[in-house]
Amino acid sequence: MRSGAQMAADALRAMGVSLVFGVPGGHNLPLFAAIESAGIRGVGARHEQGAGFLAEAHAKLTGHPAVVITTAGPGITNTLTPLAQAFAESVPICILALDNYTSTLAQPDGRFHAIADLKAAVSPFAHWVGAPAGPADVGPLVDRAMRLAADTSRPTVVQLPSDVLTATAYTQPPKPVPESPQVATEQPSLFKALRDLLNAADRPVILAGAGAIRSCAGPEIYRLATALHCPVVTTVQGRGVIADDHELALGPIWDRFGPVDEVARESDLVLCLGTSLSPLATREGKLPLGPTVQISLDLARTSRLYKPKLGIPGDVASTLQRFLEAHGGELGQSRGAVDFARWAADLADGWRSTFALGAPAVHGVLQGIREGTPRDAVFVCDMTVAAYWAQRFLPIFRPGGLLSPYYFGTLGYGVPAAIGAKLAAEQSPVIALCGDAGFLMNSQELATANLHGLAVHIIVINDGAYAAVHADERRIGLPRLHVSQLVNPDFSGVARAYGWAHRRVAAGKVELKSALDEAVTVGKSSITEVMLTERFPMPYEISW
Ligand SMILES: Cc1ncc(C[n+]2csc(CCOP(=O)(O)OP(=O)(O)O)c2C)c(N)n1
Ligand SMILES: [Mg+2]
Repeated sequence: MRSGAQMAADALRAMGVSLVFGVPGGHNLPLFAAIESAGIRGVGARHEQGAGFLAEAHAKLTGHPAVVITTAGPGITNTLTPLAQAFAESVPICILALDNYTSTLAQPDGRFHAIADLKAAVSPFAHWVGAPAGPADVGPLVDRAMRLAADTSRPTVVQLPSDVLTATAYTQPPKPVPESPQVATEQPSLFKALRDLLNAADRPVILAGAGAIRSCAGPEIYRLATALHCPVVTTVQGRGVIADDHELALGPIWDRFGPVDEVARESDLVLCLGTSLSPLATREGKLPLGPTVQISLDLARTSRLYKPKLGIPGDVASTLQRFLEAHGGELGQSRGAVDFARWAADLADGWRSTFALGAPAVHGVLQGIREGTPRDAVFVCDMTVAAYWAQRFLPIFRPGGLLSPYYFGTLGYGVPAAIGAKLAAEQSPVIALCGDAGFLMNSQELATANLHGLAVHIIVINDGAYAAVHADERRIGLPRLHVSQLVNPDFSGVARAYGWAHRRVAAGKVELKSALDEAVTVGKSSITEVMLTERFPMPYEISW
């Protein structure tokens, strides 16, 4: 006989889960107890939004589903923002959401921690939501939720009435899951068609997105790009899949300010790898894309705006691996490949120069940040003006080297996501780029970093303002509103309160380089406060 909580823990252990995120509460304690007894570490955060973002960043870097355990009522409602973000950005997280006793769920009114319909509350943000009919269902449901999250790269939720966790049932121990659950398609005809399309193309280009990062497809993309001598563009979410200083890397020019239309018009085959060709990335489908090959876990979603010439369902890394094994030796460079790659690289360089000339102050800050940090650093963007530039222009040299709330646009992401990233990449420095408002929105998680002994580095751009909001006010002709005033605390005092190092610097290349160099070398958690005397422009404010 095993309790529902033990069965959930067994299922997680069989999936290879080593840590779970959450905030404890009366309802979820039996689950945390069973999980910790199973040798899985419970990573506590100070707010469920923080726990959710720790998990989201952890999953982005590892590519494996991260687990969040919420207590009933406010536990799950506090988690809706990271859940919605994970849904918007195709990140595999799995939430085990406690709820009240089964017998009370139909009449929640007036009961402690009750919400009328948990399933309805999470459904808009989840690929799948399950609920057990009894304790014997818990293990299979947790197992299913984890597999679906892995196979779709989207969040899943299991609603767990608390009586189901403590009740017991007879059960079979779950079977361990094989290493790679995402099986690439085996259809040889699709691979032959891909080979023929690639060999027939004169000016192919690779567009890699988040799915390429999540499946760790960097080595296969290098091989393919080199065999074809084909330039590689990434979306913001796909940054670092190949290093930005590789001769074939164009960076994230697939951006509304980038020279993407020229490249799209000139190319005769776009190989879309793990990107959903979203309305945001394609300007609602106005991007002039010619024929595409699309490789993605979710082709139905990917091909909504652009019907592919060839669609191959599957995880990018294993699909490319099998394709290259079968046909890698039959691929060759086209006659136009070298000229096309050079032409596209010049365009991308021109785009970067426009940035350097149009926004010199923020360019200097990004240069300082990059020069003060090693190649394997992971950067986490909050919603601050400097980060909008970093998403596009901070050179990134490793897969998952830049995490950002690019689609959902969540202020307050930077601090908790940096801590989750550090748990996934303990050997690498992790640096969050926050504004003064975004930093304070989740700064309570500095205590989480301390609790788990994790050193992270936070850059706080102190402009004393919601700069992006003021830009919007100017753009639409509003005065500065009362609601958009900001009064900051003394950030050196905040750092001191948590025992973190604090440096206050001017917004210059040399200052950032030396502050970060020192912070990373010392290795203690730090806040680098960057004092702005002049606001940074928004990307739409310079002429491209
Ligand atoms: C959860 C959430 N609330 C509000 C916003 C709207 N918003 C976007 S940017 C921004 C200003 C952020 O200020 P700060 O962090 O200081 O960065 P700055 O714009 O000054 O560089 C706000 C309020 C948002 N994106 N997300
Ligand atoms: Mg600000």
